[in-house]
Amino acid sequence: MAEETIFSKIIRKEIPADIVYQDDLVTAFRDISPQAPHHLLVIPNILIATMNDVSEDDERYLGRMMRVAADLAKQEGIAEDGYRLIVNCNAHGGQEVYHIHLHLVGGKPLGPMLS
Ligand code: IU
Repeated sequence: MAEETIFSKIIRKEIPADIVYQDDLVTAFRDISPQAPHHLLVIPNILIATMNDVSEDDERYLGRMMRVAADLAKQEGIAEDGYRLIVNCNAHGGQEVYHIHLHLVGGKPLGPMLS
């Protein structure tokens, strides 16, 4: 069983975060260390540590994460120019927080994907 991270506390509002959206399946908040003018994280409300741990039962969470990210891109005003959605997995992927999260980044040209 994976250990809870700070993201579980953010979901339960036990610690402050700039939450921009929450429903029964997902929570979205502004990244504390933005890498672009717009940088949001969309996370499932249940603990799934990495992409390696995603099960068929989790598909509704991942589907909602993607749809909410697309809605938030529109809300942030970056949809037309474009944006990037990223999920990092484990050490080589650069994952730091072991509660899966979809990065929504945009607001400037992002350049090549791998750098
Ligand atoms: P990564 O994909 O696990 O590397 O990304 C973790 C992100 O979580 C990173 O961009 C952090 O700035 C962000 N973050 C946050 O927004 N709030 C927090 O309390 C913590 C990390 I810890």
